[in-house]
Amino acid sequence: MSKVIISCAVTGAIHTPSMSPHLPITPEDIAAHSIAAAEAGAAILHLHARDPETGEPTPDPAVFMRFLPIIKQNTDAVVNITTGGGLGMTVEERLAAPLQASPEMCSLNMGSMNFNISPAAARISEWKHGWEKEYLTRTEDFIFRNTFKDIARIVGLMGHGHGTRFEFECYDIGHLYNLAHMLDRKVVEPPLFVQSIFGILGGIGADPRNLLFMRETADRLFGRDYVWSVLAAGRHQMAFTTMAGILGGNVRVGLEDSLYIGKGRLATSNAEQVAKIRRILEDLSFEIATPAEARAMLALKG
Ligand code: KMH
Ligand code: ZN
Repeated sequence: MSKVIISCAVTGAIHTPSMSPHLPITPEDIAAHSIAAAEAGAAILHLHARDPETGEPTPDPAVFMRFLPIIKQNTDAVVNITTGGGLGMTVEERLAAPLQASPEMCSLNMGSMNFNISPAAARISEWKHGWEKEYLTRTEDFIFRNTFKDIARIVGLMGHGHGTRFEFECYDIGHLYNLAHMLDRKVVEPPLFVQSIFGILGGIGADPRNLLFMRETADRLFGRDYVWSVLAAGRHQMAFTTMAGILGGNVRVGLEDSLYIGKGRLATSNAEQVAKIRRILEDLSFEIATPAEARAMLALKG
């Protein structure tokens, strides 16, 4: 039985500082959270940057360069830089930091999708003026753009250009087929690291039957050519990652995906979530992969 890779997505671009005082914002915070997450058992660190003043996501490579060397010096973990960036960023902006840092791994989002930001959506019961009016005024609508050409461009620049390998972000079954299409045309090479994502509005819902269907579909499309990982948004995080482990998969946790450690309890750090999923998996007799083992499983450049 192969070991389980734990990825930790440290801060992301969706949650806001007002949602949790524990969300890392400054380069120093992002470095400290990353190091602690690696010490707790994360083999891969999935990283975004934020403007230290406002907390907003930033694509500025100079900000990434304030924490990447600290993480490199203090951990052996695989650095995985987002190419999804933040909503509203252009593909050029999203590529700036990965192109400069030339990481072992970066994310690659496998399709365009609707994305909606609504701090108020979590409290729909408080809406007073009817669904439509509140929805139109309180939420912000985005298209998260990842066309076939965008995907091919990122593969060309980062994969072929830098030897970077990918965390293929699949928010729906169709995204697996997009990836299979690229594998078929030899645009990408195995072993594929397929990150199945559940519970993001605009993508597939967090229903365990969808998890099984994703797994079966990936098996059918990729056979032995892939390494499967799962993340789920919000309260589904720990249940879905546990199910993934049981099904022979790998897991991603972190404050990018959920701010909580339990019902109504904010996680105080990324490391707390890493330690929790590690404990659950080890209690179930799974072994956790080291960064070196993750590198070997994913054929990373090291
Ligand atoms: N926000 C996650 C659901 C990226 O950074 O490229 C997916 C993600 C995308 O991590
Ligand atoms: Zn991300």
